[in-house]
Amino acid sequence: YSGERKAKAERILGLMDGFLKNDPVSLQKDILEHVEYTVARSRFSFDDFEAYQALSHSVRDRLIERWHDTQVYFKRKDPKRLYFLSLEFLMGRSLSNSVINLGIRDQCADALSQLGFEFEVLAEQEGDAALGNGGLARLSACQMDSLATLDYPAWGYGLRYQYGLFRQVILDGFQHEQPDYWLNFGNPWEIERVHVSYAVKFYGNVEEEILNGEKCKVWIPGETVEAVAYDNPIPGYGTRNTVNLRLWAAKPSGQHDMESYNTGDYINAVVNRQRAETISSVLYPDDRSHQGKELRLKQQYFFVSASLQDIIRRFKEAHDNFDVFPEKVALQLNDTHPSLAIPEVMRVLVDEEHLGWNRAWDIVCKIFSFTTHTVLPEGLEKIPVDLLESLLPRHLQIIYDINFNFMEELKKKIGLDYDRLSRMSIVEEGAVKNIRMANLSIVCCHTVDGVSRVHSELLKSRVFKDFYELWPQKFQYKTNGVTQRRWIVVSNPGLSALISKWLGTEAWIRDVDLLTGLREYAADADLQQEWKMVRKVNKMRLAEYIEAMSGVKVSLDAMFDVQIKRIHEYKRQLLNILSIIHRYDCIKNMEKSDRRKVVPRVCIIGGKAAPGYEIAKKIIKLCHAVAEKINNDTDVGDLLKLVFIPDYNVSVAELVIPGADLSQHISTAGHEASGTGSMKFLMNGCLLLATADGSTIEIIEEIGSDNMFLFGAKVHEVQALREKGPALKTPLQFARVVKMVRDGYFGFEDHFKSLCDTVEGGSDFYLLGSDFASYLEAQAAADKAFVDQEKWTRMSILSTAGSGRFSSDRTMEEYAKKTWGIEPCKCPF
Ligand code: OAK
Repeated sequence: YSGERKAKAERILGLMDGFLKNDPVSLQKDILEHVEYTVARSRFSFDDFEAYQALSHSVRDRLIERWHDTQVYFKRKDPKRLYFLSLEFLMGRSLSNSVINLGIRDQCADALSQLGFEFEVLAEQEGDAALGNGGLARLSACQMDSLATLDYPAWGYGLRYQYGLFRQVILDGFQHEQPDYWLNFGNPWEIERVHVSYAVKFYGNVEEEILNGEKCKVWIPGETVEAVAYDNPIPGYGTRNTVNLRLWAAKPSGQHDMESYNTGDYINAVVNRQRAETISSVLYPDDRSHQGKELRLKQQYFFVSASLQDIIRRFKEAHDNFDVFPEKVALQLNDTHPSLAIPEVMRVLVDEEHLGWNRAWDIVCKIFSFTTHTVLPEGLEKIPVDLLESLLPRHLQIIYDINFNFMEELKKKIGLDYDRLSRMSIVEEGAVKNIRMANLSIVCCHTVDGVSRVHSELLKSRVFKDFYELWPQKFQYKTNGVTQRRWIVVSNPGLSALISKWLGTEAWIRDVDLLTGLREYAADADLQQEWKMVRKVNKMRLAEYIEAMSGVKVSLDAMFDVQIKRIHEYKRQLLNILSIIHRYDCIKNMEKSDRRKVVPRVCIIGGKAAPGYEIAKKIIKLCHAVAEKINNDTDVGDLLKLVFIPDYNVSVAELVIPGADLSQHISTAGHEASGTGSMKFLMNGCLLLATADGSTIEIIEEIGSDNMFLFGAKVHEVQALREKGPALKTPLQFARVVKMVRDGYFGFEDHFKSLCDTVEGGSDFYLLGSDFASYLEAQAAADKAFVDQEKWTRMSILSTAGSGRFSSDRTMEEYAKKTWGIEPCKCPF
């Protein structure tokens, strides 16, 4: 600033004593002030939760300062910005992550201890922000952390669900779902922006008008809902940059149902107003397949429309010519869920900005990129035309027009190959006519990214083969990554300190490739000793948690073997449980003297099943039934335990991953698009037992197949195996363990019948039977390696050392350079 503005700014800074200070005394003052004035408790008497609230508000104040500086700087520099559109963000807790990224973790701990509180205890008071289901949603959160850290001018946009992912409660071994009202005790990490709100329209009809002698379409909507912004500052690590995650909440519009008020139907008018809020009330808990639900479609359009109004408003503040839009805006579609953004941008540019179809289309083709996160056909979204026609009539017309032009262009290229034309059409004909959102996205985006190399190969050779042949240059991949800030520094402080000590620097927290420096010490006895100590402390913490959750006492000498992820048939938790039954059966049938050779195991399984996914729910019940039998068998004792960790979420993962010796990633090859859990375990020095699927294939390249336990059919073998049907070879042990379940050895035989049917009688789609023998071999190899603790520890160190490639920092840099065309924009002070 200069002149008058500068003087004013200086006066303000003087009045406020500059920026907030981060020494422990200043922090204590801030915390006490927030206890008294924000939390409204006496500063002379407050409990852990109130202390957590006051601390969070003190941290939030610091985030806001940086957020302002960053936004002002972005505005001044006006770089090309990335807008990341995602219907789901699985953020977890914010306190620890924020203080680490702000570099004030130790100061906060000091400040609190002088007030008689412990930082760790307060951090545990925070609930998870679970605005997402699984892989895709947690990936979005990791990517936001990396975008901020790497100083990219990025914004995230999503929905502020009032109820996040359901809480899983286990009663008698069965999953029950309870609502997650995560906002009950307030949320200090968001800033409500009552003045940032947009009207979002639905329903109605389309009319034609003549404007300046030209025909144009006008959408006359039937319902209006207000979208109100809630900003969530996302701080980068080692930088002042703090980017924004803007989530929209639905509120009744001022205009809403004025008619009813005027006609005196006051009660109905109020009820209708409340109906508006349902749009952002609840996250759909199925992580794939929700075809044909009106509310889901409303959610998608609601957040897309509000975000685009916001983005276009920001653009228009600085520019008056839409031709520069592609130089200033990159729009990333996180899967197809936000793909209504495509017809929405067309609608705004054609109907409201009157750019004409061709100019608008040219812009659309330059600004959108799309990442797909699945290979499963049920993951490909379809919207029934009837539904779209009633909810968004103008958008349907635009999609038809896009498709018409595309089909005409395609005919010129491939001729009248009607099969191929109909496969590639955005509109699926049939008893129910659908819009294929993936086809729409591929046609309109300049880049289509997969999330691992093998995923991209499958997209090109199978799922989107026709499109790949047409536009090979559109197809890319960026292997997923996770942030080492949350998955090592926050969740495993012991390991983090040890890594820094041996590398002689903390620079790996920003530059994760430095972890390779650990390789040279992998066999060093001192490092090995310290490494084992850190891991033991983490195992103790996990053992305490297991006992508190399930009442099962576990031995720290046992191998902690973990499989935590959403429950899906393709992820094969059933394979794991069947092998645990086999292990139990072997121990029971062993000579007592041979039992001394058995490597003790604690098998830990956790994950949620979609509420309507019956087979997945039966897998959870089977896990409990088997656990009941094994854990109460005194004959087996500490040789084998099985525990199901209820209500698996981000903070549970932060506790479990650092304490795991072995983790399982055992999807049928060709079904896990990438998998990011494996990367978190790898960073924490946990060994992997895995199939060659998704990102595991690339992990093997980094750490070598002799540092993990691989098994199972390869991607290219799966189809041929499936075709064998009932002739498929399965080992006798497999038939034996399935029979035990069928015959009611673990009770509930009627209940488990349909579960057994999914893997027997020629219908073993996910190939549990044919992979069983090699799975048992891999398990045996893991046992053998565990006995040699020196070898195991070396493998563990080499796993962490080889994990650098799986940082989301690398992924974001690749996207920035190859897909979005954005540059860092670092706030200078
Ligand atoms: C969710 C909804 C629809 C489609 C896919 C998903 C999803 O979560 N996919 C998962 O995304 C992760 C992040 O890319 C991948 O690591 C997982 O393999 C994939 O299943």
